[in-house]
Amino acid sequence: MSHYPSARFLKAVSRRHLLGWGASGLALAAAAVTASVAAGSKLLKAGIRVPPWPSDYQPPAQSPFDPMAVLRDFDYGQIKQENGQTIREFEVTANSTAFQLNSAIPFVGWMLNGQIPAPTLRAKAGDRVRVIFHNQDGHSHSLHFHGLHPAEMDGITPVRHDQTTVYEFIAEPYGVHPYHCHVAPVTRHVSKGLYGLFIVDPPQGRAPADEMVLVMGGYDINNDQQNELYAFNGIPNYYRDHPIAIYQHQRIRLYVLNMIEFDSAVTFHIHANMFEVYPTGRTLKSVGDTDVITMGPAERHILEFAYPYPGKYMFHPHQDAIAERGCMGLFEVLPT
Ligand SMILES: [Cu+2]
Repeated sequence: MSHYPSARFLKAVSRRHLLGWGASGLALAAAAVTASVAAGSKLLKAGIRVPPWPSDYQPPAQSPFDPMAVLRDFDYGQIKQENGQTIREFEVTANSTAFQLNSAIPFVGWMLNGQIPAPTLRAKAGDRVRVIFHNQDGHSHSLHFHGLHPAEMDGITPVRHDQTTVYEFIAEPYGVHPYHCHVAPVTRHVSKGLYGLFIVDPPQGRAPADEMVLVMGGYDINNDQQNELYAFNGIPNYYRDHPIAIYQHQRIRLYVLNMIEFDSAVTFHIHANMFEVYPTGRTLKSVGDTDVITMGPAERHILEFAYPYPGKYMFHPHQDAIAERGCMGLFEVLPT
């Protein structure tokens, strides 16, 4: 049985890319990728491979973050031992940063660690988690986690400029939870970018997969309480213009979160395939499969699938008006 990866180990494996759990006791995806996989792919545990980025890939020049890096970046924190207790410690800093939503539209994002969505924090159920929150932004902010914790750790008290607050609690229950600023007006603080995923892995782990996060957000550019643009992982249309390479037959695990303000619900759909659904990440077995799922605000799921045929396939909300305003991406399935 492989153990939960330490932060040090993960950082050594380049950009904290996935890892996850070993294969023992878990059925490997039917599709262990063979040696015919393109040279340069990253081999993860249990035979899971991640395709190399295209040799000509350039991160966005006018953004402090790269959605392609955010996609498979999991922050497992730093492991500390205190008084015989193990603590998984994270540091998160809020700040304002200007970036380009597209070549024509600049936007000042309110970011955690310089990215939208915020870093994906990841722990195992039962871990003691400590999140050190520095607010370097001019506005007051807070971090409110979904999941179980005492009232004083609920993150509804504003943290003023240049102040630091520590949130500490046991990571429970296992599942996929959002965390976000809870300072009023929350619509504004969230739609400016202060949200991310907090993944709590079940003790026994999940089957090996190529794991990635897709967080849906909206941008109210003119403060009219409506979204003019939308995005997966911060930058509108990024994965439309830079398709996500995945391998044929290999299990993909999406952690999908809807943090779109102002719209009452959004759907998520993938082309030419079905996905297994694990609602809120709160089940170890799929509750069924479909190819479109409806998500209210802050709703999130684990979705799993593998593509049987190579080619390019869209994913997007089936509210096409939202898809056409930036919430559009492509998987590029590479043959194995
Ligand atoms: Cu805020």
